[in-house]
Amino acid sequence: MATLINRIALLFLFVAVGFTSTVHAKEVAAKSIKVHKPVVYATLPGTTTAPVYMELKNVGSENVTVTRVNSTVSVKAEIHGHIHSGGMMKMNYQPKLEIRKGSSVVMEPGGYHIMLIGLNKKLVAGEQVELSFTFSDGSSLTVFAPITDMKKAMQLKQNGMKMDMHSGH
Ligand SMILES: [Cu+2]
Repeated sequence: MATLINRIALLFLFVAVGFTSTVHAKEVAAKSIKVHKPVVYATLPGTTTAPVYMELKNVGSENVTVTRVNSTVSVKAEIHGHIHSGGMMKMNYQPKLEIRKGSSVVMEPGGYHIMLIGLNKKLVAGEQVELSFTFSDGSSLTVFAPITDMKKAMQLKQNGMKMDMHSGH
């Protein structure tokens, strides 16, 4: 019943939008992107690079492209992917990252990540790293990634998996 009412409401909304605006307003890319579970692990003294993980979900109606990432704790922040070549897994720099409408890019160990290069400070658990994403339309999004102790993060992940199994769906 609720879904039927939602559908009818949605239908009215489309009709109303159709009447009120003939020109489709351009969406702001940054507003289409929702960031889930950003995380960066604490570093040891002298470490100069650190990967940042998160999920970037595009909830908008257009594809969105990330063209630049900056961080306040490093000289550079690059988007990296992974390629397999000659039995070795290598990281490769991605000058752009497209997040297609309705889908997500998951950044996780062994896959996409944002590599902080030239860290200007030690990353201490409990603090956070400020990142800024720039999109092809010039809009930008600020993301705060909590700095987490790697061992604790792994434990949390395992506990989360156990809970998922108990939920039954
Ligand atoms: Cu990397």
